[in-house]
Amino acid sequence: MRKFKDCELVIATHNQGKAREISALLSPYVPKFYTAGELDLPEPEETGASFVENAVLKARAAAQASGKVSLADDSGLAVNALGGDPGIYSARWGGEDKDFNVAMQKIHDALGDNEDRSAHFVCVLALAWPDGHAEVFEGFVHGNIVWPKRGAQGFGYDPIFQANGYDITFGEMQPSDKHAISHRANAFKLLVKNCLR
Ligand code: ITT
Repeated sequence: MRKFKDCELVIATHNQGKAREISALLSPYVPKFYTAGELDLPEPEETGASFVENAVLKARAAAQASGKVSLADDSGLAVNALGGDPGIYSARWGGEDKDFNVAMQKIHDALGDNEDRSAHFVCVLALAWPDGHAEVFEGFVHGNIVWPKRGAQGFGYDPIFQANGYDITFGEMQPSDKHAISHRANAFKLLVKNCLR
């Protein structure tokens, strides 16, 4: 597995919620990082058929455009009673305006009175070098969909997701508590172990 030995890195996301979380996770390990937004990098179309394909596609696009090692995150919420939807389409369920109140309402409506509320978040992190080499790590967190929405922390679907063993949603959790158990933190632990140490 290739190690990251540079002093700076690009966080290849245009999602501010993700950029905030990845920056917090990354700061003990990497002295300097930029986000794709700060560098005005183009947002590639997510044409992949899986989280892994999309994460690698985004990381490679940023590494090529910036000439720097780049870390991309492809993530989403998979609801069991909806056959794993919205899955890789989690961002797209928010529509053109990326309105997650709309996306959360869609999940609530689609679930109806289904008793199975189980769901999990998935996060695939891809670290890509300008020569195209990529390393990929995957993390999960399992829980349930709750309604009504609760909490204003986090981003995306956090107000309707309650991790197993907790009675508050990700939307009600302090960022440091979410970082202890989230899908992103679990993928990040593997990244640190294999590439950053
Ligand atoms: P980039 O591709 O620029 O990184 P994006 O928002 O388009 O941004 P994705 O295609 O990976 O990213 O979509 C993931 C969506 O899944 C994201 O927009 C959120 O709505 C949701 N999501 C991912 N992680 C989440 C988390 O920790 N909490 C809540 N929602 C999350």
